[in-house]
Parts: sequence; structure tokens; C-alpha cells
Amino acid sequence: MTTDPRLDSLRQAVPGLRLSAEPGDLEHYGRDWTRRWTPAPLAIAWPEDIAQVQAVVRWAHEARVALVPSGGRTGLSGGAVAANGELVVSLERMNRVLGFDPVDRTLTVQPGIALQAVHEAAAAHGLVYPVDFGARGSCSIGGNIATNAGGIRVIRYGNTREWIAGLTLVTGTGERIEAGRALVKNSSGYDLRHLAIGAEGTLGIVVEAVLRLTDPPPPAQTMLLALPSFEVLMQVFDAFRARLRLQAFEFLTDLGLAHVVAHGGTDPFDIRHPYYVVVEFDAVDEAQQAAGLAAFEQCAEAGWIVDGVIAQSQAQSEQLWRLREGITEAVARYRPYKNDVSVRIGAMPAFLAAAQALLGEAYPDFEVVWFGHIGDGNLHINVLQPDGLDDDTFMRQCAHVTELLAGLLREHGGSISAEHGIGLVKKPYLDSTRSAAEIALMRGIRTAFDPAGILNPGKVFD
Ligand code: 2HG
Ligand code: ZN
Repeated sequence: MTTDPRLDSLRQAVPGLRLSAEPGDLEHYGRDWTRRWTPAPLAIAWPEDIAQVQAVVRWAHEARVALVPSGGRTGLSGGAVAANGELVVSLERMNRVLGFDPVDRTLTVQPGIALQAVHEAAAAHGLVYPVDFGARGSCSIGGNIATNAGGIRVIRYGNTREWIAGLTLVTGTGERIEAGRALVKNSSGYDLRHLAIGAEGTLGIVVEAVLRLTDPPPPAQTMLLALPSFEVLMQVFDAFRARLRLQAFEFLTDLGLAHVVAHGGTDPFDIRHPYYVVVEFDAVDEAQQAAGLAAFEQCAEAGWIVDGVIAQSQAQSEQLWRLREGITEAVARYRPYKNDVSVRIGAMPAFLAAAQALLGEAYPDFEVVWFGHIGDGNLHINVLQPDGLDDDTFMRQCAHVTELLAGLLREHGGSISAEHGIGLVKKPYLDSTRSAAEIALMRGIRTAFDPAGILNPGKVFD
């Protein structure tokens, strides 16, 4: 273990705290899925309870050491990167379910618990925690809260924010705050809970959360639709939404599908199509199943759908879902530059047309994989780094195009980050989505929660 005197003082301040400065740990805990920054934390701390988190924060406040709160580090915006001598505070050992309340229908959890473990705990009580996405096995609920994570069920259930009944937060001075008390109604002033959700760890460290649960959704039908062009996407969405209660409406291109297939996925079609949609809707009875077919036929007759597959079993539904959910993993080896943008659903057709024209022109030589949560107005754009192209040239070009995209988002009233957070990656473009007055207010709020600026400094804004 290193002899950095700050760590000796931390050990004295928090007896029993598990700490490491082993190179392997620094590398592993200093990075997230962006893989763009060289990890360089001071050390990693693994507190075991709230009192230890408070003690670490009080010490850091005193010693002016920057902290990076850390969950599953599956983030895509660099929010959990520690590249500047920070102390990483891993919440990994605080990963338990603390309680279930059948009357309130809430689950109280520690922040390090994986999303999938939350799903399993809810299922054990016959209920669901409905936020869901591909990283469920490795992401943590603390990280989900920090980014107000969205995912594949937002169209039905909303973002993480909707499901957080209460939060316990340790602020930048080590104060313990109960932000929201799982009350359904509480009109007693500012809701600090909602400030902390999506703050990317800059206002406090989430040390406990009360999650709302709900009834499981009705049985669903999953379809994979093949579309001839990008332009008809919103028409297909409208047609399905008008007749059915949607549980998901996800879009991908031929290129995304090809990468997943090369990674072990199964293409159910004999020929390739340019665009695809995975749609899932309530199919409780024959009437709802017939409505699904009617939507399909309406789109086929209009020429908006050229082929389709209806999953006949849970296994086949999972196979179809893999084509969409497997994209991030399938393209990871190209260390993609990621855009995660959103506009109002109503602004989607105009924005999609403009974005397609812009990116087609701006990235003539790069593979660009488009996919996303079209029903929520959220598009993912992954620009794959060509083999042999150096990092600097690639990142410079991506930054230039993101600048142009940010301009387009300004015009269409959109957001530079729909669900992945601002972190480090989108920091230069925050002002395309937030006004100067808003950013000034955010800075003021940050100072109120963290006067010494030790909580995840350099993330969201400088
Ligand atoms: C998804 O929707 C995730 O699959 C990841 O938000 C998106 O890798 C991405 O760009
Ligand atoms: Zn997504």
C-alpha cells in the first residue's frame, strides 16, 4: 500500500475503512465504460455503512480531497471516471435490500445493489421495479439515481425519478439528509430528492433509497418489424400507439443488427432490411392480440413495414430483444463516441430528418450506429472508431460533429443528454440544453450542498 500521507490521515479518521491503492484497483475503479480517460485515482475506499461514508466525506472536506462516488461504473458519459487523483468511494459493499413495506409497496435498498437484484427482490413480493435496461446485471441503483437513468420501459413507466420515493444523501459536508420520506404527498417546500436525482454525485452521495414498486405488467407480445426507410418510423409508432398499450418501442438499424449478429445474435429474417423496430405491447386477450395484428397490417398496407416476426415464446422474445439490447456490448470493441440526445416526441420527425442529413454529411467515413428509444424521443448515435485511426483525430472529429448536433438540438428544443448524464463527455455542450441563468443556478445549488466542491468535481460543469 502506498505511503501517501493523506491515506494515513484517512485511516486515522475512519478506523476500519477498507482502502486500496493497488495499481489493479486504481485502474479498475478509476474508469467507466467510456474507456477514454486514463484512470488515476489516489485510492479506492469501500465504506460499509452510512456512518463510514459520512466520516470519509468529513475527512475529504477537511483535507480538500476530491471524491468520486462509484457504483457499477457502466456509465457512458464519464461521470464515474477518476483521472485526477480523486478518492473513489465505491458503494459496492453497501449492496443489500434493507426492507420491504407491503402497504407502501416500497423496497428500501443500499446504493450498491445491482438493478437486476432489485428486480429479483421486487419479484419475490409479486411486484416490479419497472425501470429496466441492458446493463441491469452490472449497473447499481445509486448510479441509476445519479443519472436519472431511463431505458427500455420509459415509454410506459417513466425514468428512475418517478420511482424514487425517498433518498438518504450524504452532502459535501458529511451531513446526512433524508430527502423525501416515502410520502405520497409532501408539499413542505423544496424537494431535495429531485435535485439529487440526476445530479451525477455532485450534490451528495446516495447512501440509501426507498424505491416504489408496482404491479407486474400484463402479458405482452413482442414483434420485430422491418422498415424500408427512416422516414416512416414515426408513422409506425403512431399506428401502434393508437391501437395498443405499448410496453416498449425501440429502434435500430441494419448496421446495429449486423454487429449484434456478428456477436452471436440471431437474425430472424432471410434478407437484410435497413431499419428495425422492437415493439412490445399488452396482449392479455385475443382482442389485444388482434389489435396488434391490425396495427401490423395497417402499416404493411401503407408500405411502412416490409416484414415482421411475432415472438411465439419467451425464448423468442428474448432473442428479438437481444438484437436491440446487445448493441452496446457488440460495438464496445470500437470504443464508440456516443451521443444520447432527445427532443419532444412531437419534434421527432423534423429532428430525425435534420440529424440524418447532418450526420450523413459529417461522418462520411465512419460507421455510425443509430438506435434508441424512439417512443420517448431519445436517439442513441454510436460513432465507431475505425481501426488504425488515432484517438486524437477521431475525438476531434466527433467533438466537431457534436458541436453541430448541439446546434440542431438548440433549434429543436432538445437535450444533449437524454439518459446517460453529462459527466465529462457532454460537459462542453451543456449550454446547448441549459441557459446561462440555469447553469448559474445549478452552480449555486451545488455550492449549497458541497461548499468545498469535493463531490465529483469537474463533472457536469467545471
Ligand atoms: C441503450 O439504450 C443504452 O441500450 C446504451 O442507453 C446506449 O450504448 C449506447 O449508446
Ligand atoms: Zn438507452
